[in-house]
Amino acid sequence: PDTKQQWFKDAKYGLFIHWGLYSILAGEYKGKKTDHISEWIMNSLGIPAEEYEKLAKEFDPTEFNADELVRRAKEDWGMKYIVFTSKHHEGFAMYHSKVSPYNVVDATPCGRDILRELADACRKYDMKLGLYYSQSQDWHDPNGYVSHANGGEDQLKDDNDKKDFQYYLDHKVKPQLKEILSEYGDICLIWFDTPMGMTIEQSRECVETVKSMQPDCIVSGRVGNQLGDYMTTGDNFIPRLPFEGDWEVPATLNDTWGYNKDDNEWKNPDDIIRLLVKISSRGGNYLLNIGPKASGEVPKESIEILNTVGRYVNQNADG
Ligand code: JFZ
Repeated sequence: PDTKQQWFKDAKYGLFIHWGLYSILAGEYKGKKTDHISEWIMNSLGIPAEEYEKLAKEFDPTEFNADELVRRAKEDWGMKYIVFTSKHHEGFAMYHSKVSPYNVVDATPCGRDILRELADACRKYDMKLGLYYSQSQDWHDPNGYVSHANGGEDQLKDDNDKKDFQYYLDHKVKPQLKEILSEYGDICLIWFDTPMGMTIEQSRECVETVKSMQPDCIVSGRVGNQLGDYMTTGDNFIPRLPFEGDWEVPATLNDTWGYNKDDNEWKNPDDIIRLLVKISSRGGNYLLNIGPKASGEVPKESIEILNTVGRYVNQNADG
């Protein structure tokens, strides 16, 4: 039997972290607020890449403490794995990439390799680390695909058709995947996302790049074309039984993945505990999200909710 993802079958509960340049805007750009998930603000408000990339000069997360965060996830919250946004649709790498200078070390005043800090902390606390990587959409690369939060799909399809997506795949995606899978120790999974426009061959190239670097690393269903090792559902969507294969429910604690200063729609810890029980009893994993502020501070509401859920998890832990 294939046991490479036994850890995933057993995990039940994990932490998703959405953090990037969008965290600086926190849902608002030049007085305009986005009504969409905040990590999409570049796209939703139509911010040109040359404007948006200037945000990097403001990124200086003096309050970010990877050790404290991973310790909380492990000890206080009872989580078994962490998935961190190494590159979201905005195209900005949250690690030191030699493939593109648009990264957290070379383009910011802080010069900190955030992924390095997280990977070191995960090793210290024996926490599994997975990485979100947006393989299809990249709003900064001229050949990355762009979906649209606000419709206008026909125009966009024309724009996407003019792109050399394969060039972007060969010169950014695959080399960056090799970096994140060679420089930061064991990576338990790659969380690919929104596989719009990808051919089966291109999805296969992504899978093969991952497996060539770390054969035990699993890939999310959103690599596209049914080539994933497990299925990721929509936010809070729980599949009916019987369901073949392994699955995971990613979910927000409010209504956004990236930090939005105006979103106060926090979920009730009791509801989250009920969902955790429901999901794990049906064999799935619950991947709960936090969106740190640009400073690196985790919203205190998120910490309070996760502390409450964590007390329940730790009381009922089986080992
Ligand atoms: C995607 C991203 O676009 C979003 O920014 C965030 O990272 C989220 C975790 O993943 O959004 C999706 C993609 C697919 C579904 C829902 C949200 N889905 O299949 O229901």
